[in-house]
Amino acid sequence: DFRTPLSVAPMIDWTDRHFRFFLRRITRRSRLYTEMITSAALKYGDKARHLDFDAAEHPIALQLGGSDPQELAEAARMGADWGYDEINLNVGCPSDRVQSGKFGACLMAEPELVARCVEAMARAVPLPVTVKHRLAIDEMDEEETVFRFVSIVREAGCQRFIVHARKAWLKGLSPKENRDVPPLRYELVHALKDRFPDLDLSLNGGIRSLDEAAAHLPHLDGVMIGRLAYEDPWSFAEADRRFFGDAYAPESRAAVVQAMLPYIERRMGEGVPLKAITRHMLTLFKGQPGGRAWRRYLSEVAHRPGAGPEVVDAALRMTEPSSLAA
Ligand code: FMN
Repeated sequence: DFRTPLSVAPMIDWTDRHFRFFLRRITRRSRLYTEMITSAALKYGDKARHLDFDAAEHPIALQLGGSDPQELAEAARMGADWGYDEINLNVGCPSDRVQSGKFGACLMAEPELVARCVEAMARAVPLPVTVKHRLAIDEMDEEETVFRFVSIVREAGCQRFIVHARKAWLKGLSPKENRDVPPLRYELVHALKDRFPDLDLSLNGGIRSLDEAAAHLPHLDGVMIGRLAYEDPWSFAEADRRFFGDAYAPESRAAVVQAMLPYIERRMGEGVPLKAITRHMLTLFKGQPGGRAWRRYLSEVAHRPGAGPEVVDAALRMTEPSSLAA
């Protein structure tokens, strides 16, 4: 059963492999999504650079962008060969770059094409193929559009829908504004579940705590959280206990940092710059004593030539009670 009550959203530049490994020190069970990778990038680009991940990142879903069924099917197959647990299609991203290649949220207007993509992908891999989408775009009616979209795409073999519960304005709003400005309409996602009770349905958008996420679970199969996971990763510390009935919980923020050190050493040995990893750890002590000092020191010092894991250790000491008292 691949249903999951809690997942962490795909976020370009944020949910790269280093962030995912880091978040795995905090929650072992929440399903993680990659950044969106276009099917063309996988076809013509450096496959290993796009697809490699650490075994500790499971369960992990590969998010693809595109609208060419054959190319997407090939990309999905690569994802399956690489060991991903789920293949997800992006029908929610409104950025310009993405519009030019005809994928992302503009596909909300073409459910038949999305259905063909899903069908080709589902035929190509033995994994669940899922879709992350919006309610509608531009002037389209939200309720009518999302019901029609889901009813067409589910026929093609989509096993899970993750609904970012707002429309996107492709004209006039920036990608960032499109994550905040169009009003959230959670009631429409709940109504979708009432209409299609057999569907595996997750809600996304604007969830700012695990409490808020849990409040949706009596009605829905899951909740996907984006920005909160990045801006305050420790907010997931209780996730495994609360959502998965799992005994795991990280011991402390400091223990999470300690657990990153061998990983940092290993990756630096492969040529990964320290900063590529530590940039994802800056918010770990958000709201904590010493949290600002941690953030400032780590962001200033990590890019200096020769900086290594000892920098992380030094930053960690700034959060300790003895150093705060001094
Ligand atoms: N959504 C996607 O489907 N694919 C992406 O690659 C993607 N990149 C994002 C990058 C950033 C920096 C952010 C903040 C969001 C991105 N999103 C992307 C949207 C998120 O997955 C999510 O739908 C959105 O942030 C709303 O959820 P939240 O309110 O919990 O953050």
